[in-house]
Amino acid sequence: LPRTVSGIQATSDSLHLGNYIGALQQFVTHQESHDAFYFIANMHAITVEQDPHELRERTLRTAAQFIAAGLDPEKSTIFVQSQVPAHPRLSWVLECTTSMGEATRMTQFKDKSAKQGHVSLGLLTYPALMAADILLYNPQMVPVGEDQRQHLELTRNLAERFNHRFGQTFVVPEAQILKTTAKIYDLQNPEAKMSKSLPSPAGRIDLLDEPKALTKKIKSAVTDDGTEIRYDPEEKPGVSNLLTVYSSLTGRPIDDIVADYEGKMYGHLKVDLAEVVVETLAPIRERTLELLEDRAQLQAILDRAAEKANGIAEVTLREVYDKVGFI
Ligand code: AQP
Repeated sequence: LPRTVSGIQATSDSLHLGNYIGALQQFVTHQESHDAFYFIANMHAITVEQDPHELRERTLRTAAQFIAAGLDPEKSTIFVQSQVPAHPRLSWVLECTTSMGEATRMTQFKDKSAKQGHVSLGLLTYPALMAADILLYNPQMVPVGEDQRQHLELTRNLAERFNHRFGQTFVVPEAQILKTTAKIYDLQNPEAKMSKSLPSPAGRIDLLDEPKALTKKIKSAVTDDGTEIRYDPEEKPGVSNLLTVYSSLTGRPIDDIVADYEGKMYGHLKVDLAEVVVETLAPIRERTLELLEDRAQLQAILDRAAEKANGIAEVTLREVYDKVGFI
């Protein structure tokens, strides 16, 4: 089977609908056709300050949400980044392969460092760790949202650079970024990406929101001038975002949905979408809470997966160490 790798940071109690549609839904699809490795990025999480108790809790909660959203631990290797020490070890080699210019050009670094009082060195070297996360497993394909495109491009460059200098070592992976669903927007501000770190949760749909809160957030989503329901991200970013969400949760083409709502009002679309969102997320919420009741079992799944991930990652790391001349 071809291989795939991707991860999500453990930076919040709940993942949001952008993570679900942009990443998790794809993870679930690809576990059927790929040797799939999905990890909880707790090492990336500490590039900004985290409370240790919270980080531990969020790591398990993220793992529970992976499984509740449809990842099957028998099919996918679901592991925690810090349990596979080859990640930071390869990262060091890749940091030494990356130029300062490349690192400081990353838009995520520019955005996040502008928002932080204390800018850690880790925030700058984040993409080298991400490249290590990926390249250790030699995947053909990496499913991510649009915001990770630039980091993926750097990963490919680093793989090619290393191969060129030391001989064929890494597979150069393709990013899998779906056209319409790669960027889900904030419901209150459809120009901004739905994000964990936004201060107000009103525009963010959390997977663990209660049904009542979900309905309220969808119904109060900002729509656009006019009344016509059509897909036009430039002129109608609010409505288009709702249509994208509707389409990706139901699997129905956007055009079909638009045809259904011809002559209807935004309110109709919102009522129906709220139902679709509740139907999708309520079972995920319940399953997550169930899984969190047996933490020993959850930890056992993660430990077993880490063992498998370590087996593969260590082989790649040994080859890299050997090639760069470490004795
Ligand atoms: N709004 C989004 N639409 C589509 N995909 C998204 N992703 C994130 N937001 C959206 C994708 O989810 C995966 C995991 O993201 P992450 O946890 O590694 O980090 P992130 O991109 O930093 O997530 P957030 O919510 O945006 O966190 P903050 O606010 O801290 O920056 C990735 O594949 C990402 O593309």
